[in-house]
Amino acid sequence: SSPVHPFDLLAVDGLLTDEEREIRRTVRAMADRELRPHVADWFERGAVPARELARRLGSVGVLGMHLEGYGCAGTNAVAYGLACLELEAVDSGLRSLVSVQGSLAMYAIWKYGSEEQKQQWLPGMAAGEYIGCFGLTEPDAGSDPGSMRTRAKRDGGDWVLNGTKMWITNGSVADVAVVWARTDDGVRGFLVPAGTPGFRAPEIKQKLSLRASVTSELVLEDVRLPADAMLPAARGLSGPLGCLNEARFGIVFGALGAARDCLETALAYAGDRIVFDRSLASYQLTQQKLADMSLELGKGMLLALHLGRLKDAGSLSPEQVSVGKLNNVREAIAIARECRTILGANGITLEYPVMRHANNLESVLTYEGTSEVHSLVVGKALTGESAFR
Ligand code: TGC
Ligand code: FAD
Repeated sequence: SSPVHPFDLLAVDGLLTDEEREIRRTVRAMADRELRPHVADWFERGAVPARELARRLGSVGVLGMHLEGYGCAGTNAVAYGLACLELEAVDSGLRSLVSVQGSLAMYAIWKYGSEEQKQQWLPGMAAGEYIGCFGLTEPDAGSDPGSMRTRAKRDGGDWVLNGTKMWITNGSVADVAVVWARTDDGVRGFLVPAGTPGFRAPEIKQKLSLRASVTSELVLEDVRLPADAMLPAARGLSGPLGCLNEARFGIVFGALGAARDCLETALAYAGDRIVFDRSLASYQLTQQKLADMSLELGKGMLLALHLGRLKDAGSLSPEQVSVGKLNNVREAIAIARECRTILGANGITLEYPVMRHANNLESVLTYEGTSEVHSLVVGKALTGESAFR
């Protein structure tokens, strides 16, 4: 038998601890048993049972799993990354649910919230009883969140919020929205409970990507909030951008899950499919595609694990996260598209996961900082020149 594993050519598994492998095994088993059988149907219908999913994901401990206290599992960053990878091997939409809940909404409260805010929201969010969303992007402010128009004004002791957020994952199903708004004191974060008068979250339909995920608009019309709705410790754009570092890190691992699932499918298909009297896998052109893809998957895993170890050592920089997100999402989408060619016409159906992953990765390439934004972050680190504006 071959001494190498096709999805772990470089034996990265051997660099993981027993605990990391055990967490990965648990998440993979649950995802394969309970999520994978349904995901093509959710994608086709453009509807997910988000509340049931959140409770189930909470029960296996993946919501806010890298945070300490308040009912969170307190694992290391690598274990969190591996959980993201296993969920995204099923569908990027499921990993999105977990990223937004744990790394954006919960992290914002955990990092910048008051003790009362943490006690009120975090245990229920870790359990999946409460769902959170994170509203930064606006219709006219995506890559440049500094140009946001959503405004929070003081009125006596209260805050009054007006504005619109766009493309917000989990928005329509969220119990609490973390909303970033401009104030006289710069950008600040606010906790907006669902049902607050003046607050609506209509769902965005007709998506061709991330269909197994809820995406919404957030509309705020004279939304009145008490003074203690503001996150006290977040000041300026570094508040929301600090949360993005966390979610982007999860994507560095996550995108490789989608790539692995595509490669696994294509390898099996190529072995079975007979073309011109021989298996598709026996042709040099196919083997070159498979070899190149497994090389990129292996290199991506080494990069992800390296960044995870830096994060656990407390020395990971935002620029290094940009390197990881830029590379691993770019390679994952290239792998998904190449695998689609191996499946021929079968590749365009939902019977196989490949085109679903490829379509999902179009969103992953865009959200959490587009590939262009991450190129410019790296460019600025190299040259000292900011080319954003
Ligand atoms: P700039 O002047 O460079 O910085 C403003 C302030 O922010 C600080 N900062 C950071 N802090 C922490 N982490 C980072 N990565 C940071 N980057 C910058 C910076 O030090 C400064 O702080 P201070 O205290 O001096 O004020 O900001 P800029 O306006 O030039 O913009 C920089 C840029 C373009 C890199 C940034 O705005 C950016 O990252 N844009 C992309 C926006 C983005 O990623 N949006 C994502 C929305 S959430 C989402 O997509 C969720 S999808 C999740 C899912 O479904 O899985
Ligand atoms: P734009 O910023 O308008 O960019 C358009 C194009 O211009 C891109 O190619 C971009 O890279 C390029 N560009 C921008 N600036 C430059 C420049 N300086 N130089 C060269 N090129 C440039 N946001 C949230 O806040 N919360 C969420 O939960 C969330 N979930 C999402 C879920 C999905 C499915 C999607 C698709 C998006 C989600 N987003 C969310 C929004 C996402 O973060 C934004 O779409 C992203 O930041 C890009 O913004 P934009 O779409 O407005 O594109």
